[in-house]
Amino acid sequence: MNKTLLKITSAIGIIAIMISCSKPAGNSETEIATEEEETDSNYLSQPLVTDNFTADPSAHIFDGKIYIYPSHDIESNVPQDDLGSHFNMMDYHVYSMDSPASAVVDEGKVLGVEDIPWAKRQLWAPDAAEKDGKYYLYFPAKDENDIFKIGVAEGASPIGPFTAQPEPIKESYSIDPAVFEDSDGSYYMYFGGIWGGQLQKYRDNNFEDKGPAPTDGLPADDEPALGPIIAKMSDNMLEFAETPKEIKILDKEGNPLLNGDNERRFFEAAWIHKYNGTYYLSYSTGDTHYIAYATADNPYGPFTYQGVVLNPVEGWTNHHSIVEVDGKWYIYYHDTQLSGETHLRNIKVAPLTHLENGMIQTIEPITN
Ligand code: FUB
Repeated sequence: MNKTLLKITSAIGIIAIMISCSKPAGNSETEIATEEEETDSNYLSQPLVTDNFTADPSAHIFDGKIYIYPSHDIESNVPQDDLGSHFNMMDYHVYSMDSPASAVVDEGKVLGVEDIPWAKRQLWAPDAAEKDGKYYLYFPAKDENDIFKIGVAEGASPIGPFTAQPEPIKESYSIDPAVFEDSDGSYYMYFGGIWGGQLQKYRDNNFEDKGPAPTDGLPADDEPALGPIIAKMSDNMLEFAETPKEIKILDKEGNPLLNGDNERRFFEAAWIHKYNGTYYLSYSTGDTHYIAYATADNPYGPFTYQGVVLNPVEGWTNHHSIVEVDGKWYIYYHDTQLSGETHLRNIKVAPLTHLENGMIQTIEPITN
């Protein structure tokens, strides 16, 4: 649905006013929650989009407007497993908002798996970046060998259309790209995710498949956990300008977080923002469902674990982005309020507070 006003929302923790209650596309069997449930005041925020299932929202300000690049969840009846096979997404839509409390506009489908020569399936969490008036959509997808790679598609506007490069980004692997523009004009991609995201199949950028189970290839519980991967982007934004490096996340004593430290270690969904000169790396802890964060004085780290940005949401996955809008900070995230199904999510937005001591105030997505 292109340029359709989906709803006017009070999205910042107040009850939503629903204009559109149409059934999400590709979801013949899932019942949409009743209006009473949708406006349940136990939720901090209400769904921003109600006629598509949306997840993994990457929000940016481009040309003074908020653009959201989410996954487009669908029901494809692939059985649920620990590799995330049920997240079988086929395309991307872009959404825009004039402010975090304003109407959400569906700018339409901007890229489909059929438009990506190397991709076979599973278009997972995307991100976007702008440089010199051009826009870049970054996305993970499985190739013909069922290996996740990261692709890029170029467009002349934030809402596409985007044209995919014929091959994935060289030396890319795993999932969840997040592209950060630093204050000096450098761009960095952060990426990676364990279990279904396949990061555990790599060491020093080399593929070393240790088996099909989601935990095959992970370090032992008393060994350092795997960290997200960083690579500086080339001037043309289409390739890495350097060999990707693993980011270390340390505890306050300077020791690496261990693989068995499931409540704090990196799982997937890295995001970076900079506040008062400090780099904040936030990420999902996966099986413990937190959005945690760690800080550093440079984009490569090492980062020091600080705490929790967002407590577990309804649903298994937790994935977010953090964006500054007119001097205030917001978190875009998702839960499963509309469907109650792990793989059919809906995006939301809530305020985020940086405390005077540099910490982030933990957000509770469900009250009571
Ligand atoms: O949407 C598919 C996957 O679920 C994402 O790539 C992960 O971050 C998790 O949200």
